[in-house]
Amino acid sequence: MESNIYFVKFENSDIKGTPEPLTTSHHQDEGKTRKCRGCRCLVLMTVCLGLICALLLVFNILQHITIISYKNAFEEFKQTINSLQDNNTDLMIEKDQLQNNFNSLSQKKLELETRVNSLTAEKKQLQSSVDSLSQKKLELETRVNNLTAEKSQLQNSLNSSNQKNLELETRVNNLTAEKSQLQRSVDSLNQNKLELETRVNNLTDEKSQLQKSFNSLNQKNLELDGKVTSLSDELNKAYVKGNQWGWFFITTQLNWSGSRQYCKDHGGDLIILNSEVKQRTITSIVLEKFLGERVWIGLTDIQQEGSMKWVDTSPLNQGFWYSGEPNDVGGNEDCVELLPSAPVQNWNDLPCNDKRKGICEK
Ligand code: 2F8
Ligand code: CA
Repeated sequence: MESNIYFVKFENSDIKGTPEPLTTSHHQDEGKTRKCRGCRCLVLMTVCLGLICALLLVFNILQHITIISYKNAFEEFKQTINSLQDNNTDLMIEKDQLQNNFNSLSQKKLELETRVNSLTAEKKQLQSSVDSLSQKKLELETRVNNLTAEKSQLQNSLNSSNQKNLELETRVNNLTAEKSQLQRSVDSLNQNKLELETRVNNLTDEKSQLQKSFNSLNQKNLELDGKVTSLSDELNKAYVKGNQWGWFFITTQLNWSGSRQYCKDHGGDLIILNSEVKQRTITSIVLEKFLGERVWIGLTDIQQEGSMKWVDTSPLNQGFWYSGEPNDVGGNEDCVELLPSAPVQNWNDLPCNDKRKGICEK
């Protein structure tokens, strides 16, 4: 509680006045004065009392106000205390809770530390595992790369195999189609074969009949050939008798030397055409009697290439060559033939081993 001190101030002259010497009048005056003074004192005291009362009243009012304010403050303080107590209680509860939490957190911290330690150990183990796994991963990556390369090679092989497979399938299909076509051909060929066998049998029969006919015809041909030769000889004899140069024909085809030998065997030699009259006459006779067939004449350069000689060894003075002849084709044409399709220019050099009919003279 606040303590209040109040002072009343008196003038010096009023409180501490020195008593002066008293006379009658003076005494009267003094009595009056004293009365006045007493009145004054009384008034003064009354005023003072009033003032004091006023002050007390003011003091009481102020005190009351103060008390009320203190009361309010006290109430507030009390409320504050209550709320603080409540807060305190709450805080205590919170503190307990926090303590509990703290304890449990400490417990958890311990557990976590233990776990951290175990996890650290695990982490180390895992790190080593990770390292070994990284190593393995590198190895596996290398292996994967190798396998990828192998896979692409295999893929390529597979693709080419597939391509080949497709080609083979196509070929198999084609071959199957060909096979069925061939099978049909074989069937038809078997059919044909049967027909042909039948035909061969028939033809064999026909052939044996024809062979018989041929043999008898051949026999007849030989007989006729003999007759033709004898007739030809007779004819030649007749020609020889009747013609200017004694020429006669060789009706079979022989080489140049064989023809010459034939002429010699019949008392003559291959013909010598050493004049234009003889050339024209013999050409027209050959055209008429041999229907334009080629015949050997008695001219050759077999002794010396390029030096044509007649069979009586006389040299060639006037030749009746086809245009471009003699050309000695292949360096092997040394004997001379006559082609009666042209009247005069109708000689050609020819290989002596070719076979031709011939014309001789005696
Ligand atoms: O057979 C040989 C014969 O061939 C041709 O006549 C058909 C030659 N003619 C030409 O080259 C123009 C002959 O000179 C040859 O003797
Ligand atoms: Ca020729």
